[in-house]
Formats: sequence, C-alpha cells, structure tokens
Amino acid sequence: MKNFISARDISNIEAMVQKAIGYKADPFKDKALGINKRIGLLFLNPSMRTRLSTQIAANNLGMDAIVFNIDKDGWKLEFEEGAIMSGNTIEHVKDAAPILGSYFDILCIRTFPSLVNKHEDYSELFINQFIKYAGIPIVSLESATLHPLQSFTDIITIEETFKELRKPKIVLTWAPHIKPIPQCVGNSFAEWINAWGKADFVITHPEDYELDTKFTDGATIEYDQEKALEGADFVYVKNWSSYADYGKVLCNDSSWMLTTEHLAKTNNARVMHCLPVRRNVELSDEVLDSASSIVNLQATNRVWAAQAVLAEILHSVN
Ligand code: AN0
Ligand code: CP
Repeated sequence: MKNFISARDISNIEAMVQKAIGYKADPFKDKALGINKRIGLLFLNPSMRTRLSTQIAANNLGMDAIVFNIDKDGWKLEFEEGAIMSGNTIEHVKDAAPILGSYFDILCIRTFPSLVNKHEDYSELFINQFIKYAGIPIVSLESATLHPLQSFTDIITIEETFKELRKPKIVLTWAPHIKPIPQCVGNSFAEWINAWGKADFVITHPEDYELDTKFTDGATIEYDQEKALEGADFVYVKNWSSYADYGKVLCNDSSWMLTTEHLAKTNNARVMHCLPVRRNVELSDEVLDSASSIVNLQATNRVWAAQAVLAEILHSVN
C-alpha cells in the first residue's frame, strides 16, 4: 500500500481487519518494523482521537512521530496551481511538501472541506497536492470527503461485536446538528460498508440530504427513519450538511435525534458514532450512557486500525 486515502487503497478489507485484531491482542509484536522511521502528523484542523491513536500506533511499531499543528503553528498554505500569492497564503504546497517529504518516511494529513467550494472539496485538491509533491506515502487523517481510518475502525468494531452467522443489518442514520458538518464520515462509512459487502445496509436521512452516490451506491436509501431502523443490528448515527445544496443546514428536526424510543424498533441494536458527539442533539444521554452504545470501543479500536495501516505502508517502503 502506498497511500491510504479511501477504501480503494485496501485490496482485502477482511485481511486488514484480522491484522488489526492481531495488533489488539499483541500491540508490540512488530516493534522492529518502524525502527529508524519517522512519521509526520500534519493538522490543518482539530482532532483528539485521530491524533493520539495514530501517534500511539506509530510508537507501537517503533516509529518516531512528530505532530505539527500547521493551522496554528505553520505558514498558511496555498494549494492552487499558478496562484498569484498576493492574498493571505504564505507558502505553496509545492514548496512545503517536498521538504516534509525529506523529513519523514510517512506523512499523515487532516484537512477538512471548506463546505463552500464543492468542486474543490470533492476533487480532494489539498490531499492530492500532498500526494503529488511530497514524494512519500500519504495517510488521510480525514480529508475533504472521506475519513478512512474511522471507517476501517468501524468495520473492525462491527466484526468484533457481531458473532451471528447471518449478515448484520446496519443502518446509517442522519442526526440533527447546529452547525454545517462535513459529509466525510457518512461518505466514508458508506464506501467501506459497500466495499466490505457483508451487511444489509440502509441509509436514512431527510430528503435533500442524499450523499454522493459514488459512495452510497449499493445501499438502500429510506427517508422514513422509523422504517429504516426496524430490525437493525447496528445503528450508526451521524450528522452531515447537505451535499446537493452544498454545505447548507436544511433540517433541524429534533425527531431525528436517536433516543431509546427509536431503539425499541431495532434488534437490540448497538449504537455507533465516531465522536465528538453533541449530546441531546445528535444522540440522547440515555442512549449514549446505555449498554447499547459502543462508541468507546470504536474510539479504542482507532489505535489498531492505524497500526494495521501504518504496518502495511512500512512493508512497502522497507
Ligand atoms: C468532524 C466531522 O464530522 O467530519 C470530525 C469527526 C471525526 N466533526 C465535527 O466537525 C464536529
Ligand atoms: N473520530 C475522530 O476522528 O475524532 P477526532 O476528530 O477527535 O480525531
């Protein structure tokens, strides 16, 4: 594996899940793999779980990890080719990325969408410019349209939790939020569950909240949340802003917030969320604090997902 940007970078999701579960059982078994290798974690946006779990994963593999909050401590980067840099950007990515490429063996980047310029966001301009100019493997810590380490973790968590021989029914449900939020987690969860192919997969959201079909094709779209939740084994709760009316908040209907009443219709479903979560806006306290919630297990598994990905990349650069 060279870069880790989407589910398409993984040839065998099942084998990667087993690799991650192997690291969970024995975190330090590949401590020699990353010796004398350095990983850079570049943040253009905030993070808690992704930042810490990726650092821990790198350390478990014997790597040196350096975090750079470029949004706070660095020069403001320009990404547009041929830009006349007379505005507030100070350094072009084509100058900065090769330098980072000489300092590190792997470069990880978190860069959220603008939610203003749909074309630029969905072209993944920022992360693609790093791929073009850094010359080393690039790992997405959430980009403009996808959050692959999160979705990989989510599949690990589902496999670890669901022990029946049949396919689980997995429902991705939109939830309310007060602010415009990226589509990344929803897009990515859909992309990975479809690529994994081991579930009955339903997505439910208000009309006009359709995600990009390039990620959702293969899932059943159901506008009636109550109907969608019937018999669900897993309910993944997430807000996203509109893709069609790009970046807009079109609905604030609190009846979409997941409560214990919603869960009554499910098959005793496990409830998932990537976190951070707005309590009593997206999900009720009662659900989050109940035994149905596996959000902490998801967050814990972020370490093993990152470790499996970094190990794959190390094998290809060693
Ligand atoms: C971000 C998002 O939904 O993409 C990060 C989630 C991991 N969340 C917020 O902006 C609240
Ligand atoms: N779930 C997730 O990516 O969390 P952070 O934004 O805290 O990294």
